[in-house]
Amino acid sequence: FKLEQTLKHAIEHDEFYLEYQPKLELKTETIYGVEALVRWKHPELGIISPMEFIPIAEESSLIVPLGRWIFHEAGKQNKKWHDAGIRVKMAVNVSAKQFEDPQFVETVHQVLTEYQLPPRYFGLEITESVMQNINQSSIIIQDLKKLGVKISIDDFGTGYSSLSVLSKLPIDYVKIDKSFVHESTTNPNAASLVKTIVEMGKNLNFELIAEGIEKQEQAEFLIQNGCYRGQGYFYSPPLSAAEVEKLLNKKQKGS
Ligand code: G
Ligand code: G
Ligand code: NA
Ligand code: MN
Repeated sequence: FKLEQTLKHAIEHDEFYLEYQPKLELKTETIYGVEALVRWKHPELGIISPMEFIPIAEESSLIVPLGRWIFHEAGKQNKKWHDAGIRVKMAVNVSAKQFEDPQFVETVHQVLTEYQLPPRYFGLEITESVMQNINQSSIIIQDLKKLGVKISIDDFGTGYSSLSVLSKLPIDYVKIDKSFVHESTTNPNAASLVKTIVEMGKNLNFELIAEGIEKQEQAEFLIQNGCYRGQGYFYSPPLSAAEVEKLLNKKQKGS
């Protein structure tokens, strides 16, 4: 089958849904936010991984309408939580074509107004590779910052332009790539790298989030070295909204 055709059909037939991976304060293991991750449930093929369909959606530009749907869905869910008294930060991934869409900033603005979200509770996760053209990216990022949303650099350390991106853009958070986190307790080079990124964060005034934490000792290493936020299978995989809500309620009741 042609995945592109199928993808188009899927957008029109509501076959997508979002999961949310909890982000925690590592010392207290308190959930303060979630990362929205899109899933595709095809009626016959079953669940298709975003690793398969996001690149195709990118190539065909279908990521633009799909991305809009993702932003609206994440915004709607966050409003539900806020209305229920659950204050949790929502972060959404942004790919290159979405970022380059001339209407992108307007889409983010629409989501904030339509769901009456406090913008500091809404964040965008953008990889370095998305921001190839630093001057153009800088303008878009500044416009997004004017809306009050938070900007994270995703998969930090895997791109080529790391340092220049960090010094030239008004970034709020840097997400340490999971490959470094995984090796941080076994490979001294990965450990040094993590320490260097944390040190840079202190100097350049951005906060750090570690991704892909799978083991207690990785969390301990991160805390010892000044990275106090993270996510990963050690704490929780991506979950449905209902499952996240259960976790949040459990925490609040202190059990
Ligand atoms: O959640 P999972 O590990 O299966 O995601 C695989 C890849 O797909 C990751 O690189 C992730 O960033 C990307 N991805 C997941 N959800 C979204 C989304 O909503 N938008 C974009 N642009 N990429 C996503
Ligand atoms: O590219 P991005 O960082 O957005 O990718 C996020 C993806 O990483 C999510 O799709 C999620 O399924 C996956 N992920 C989340 N936690 C872990 C983890 O602890 N280990 C690994 N290997 N992947 C994870
Ligand atoms: Na991400
Ligand atoms: Mn990432």
